[in-house]
Amino acid sequence: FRFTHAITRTPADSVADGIRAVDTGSPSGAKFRAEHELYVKALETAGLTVDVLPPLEDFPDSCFVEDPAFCLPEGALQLRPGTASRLGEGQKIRAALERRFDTVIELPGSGHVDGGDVLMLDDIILIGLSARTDREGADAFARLLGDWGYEAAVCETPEGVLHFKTACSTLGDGVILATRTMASSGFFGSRKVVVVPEGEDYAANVIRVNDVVLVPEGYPKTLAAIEEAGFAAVVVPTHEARKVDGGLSCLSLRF
Ligand code: CIR
Repeated sequence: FRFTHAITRTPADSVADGIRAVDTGSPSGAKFRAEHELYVKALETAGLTVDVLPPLEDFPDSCFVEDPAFCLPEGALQLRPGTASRLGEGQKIRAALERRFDTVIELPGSGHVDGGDVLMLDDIILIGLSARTDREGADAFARLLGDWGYEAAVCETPEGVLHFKTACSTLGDGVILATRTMASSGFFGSRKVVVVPEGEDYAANVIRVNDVVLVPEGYPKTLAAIEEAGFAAVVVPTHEARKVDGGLSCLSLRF
């Protein structure tokens, strides 16, 4: 969670057509861009240099840059998102990866992985199988991580959860934040888990960036639990992102 850089992409007006499991109204491009600016500022305040990529009207969900790529100190991976309307986003983010990384590799094979299904812990990287990430993609990804010297494990994302990380995050310092369902999944072994309080499952998706944890606005019980666990929190609005099932982690690649 020690980072110097991030990549984000400004939301397009077409985000109103973004994918969502339940329709609670479409996000407004303008309001989303205002929230996105605050998000970029929060990353900068946490110490990051942020590359803000231009909006892509042809890809309604393309502001969720976490899904088409994955970044490690060894290099960046161009992924193949597992839903038709997002498949092309891997190619679209490649140039931005090449600007910052000497090594950029496309996920081998023909399987699919969404970056939102990849949780990086201190000692292992967990890859969640989901409606977006299939066995072939997850295995290829795990092999590549192995080549780079990382331990990786493939797990089943609980049913009804879009991405593995929709329901959990690393708070850093060996501590995980997770929904009750995810916390009882057994994936985290004996690691310390802060459980998201009742009714606030959306707030399980936070990001630790250097000295602070970015937490979505409007989830006071989770905010209190994170602070009680000893972390410094910064609250960021994600109301428009939430309408299309997006959270704080989805909106950036951090490295
Ligand atoms: C999608 O369904 O792909 C977008 N509407 C939301 C993506 C959220 N990304 C993430 O959780 N990593």
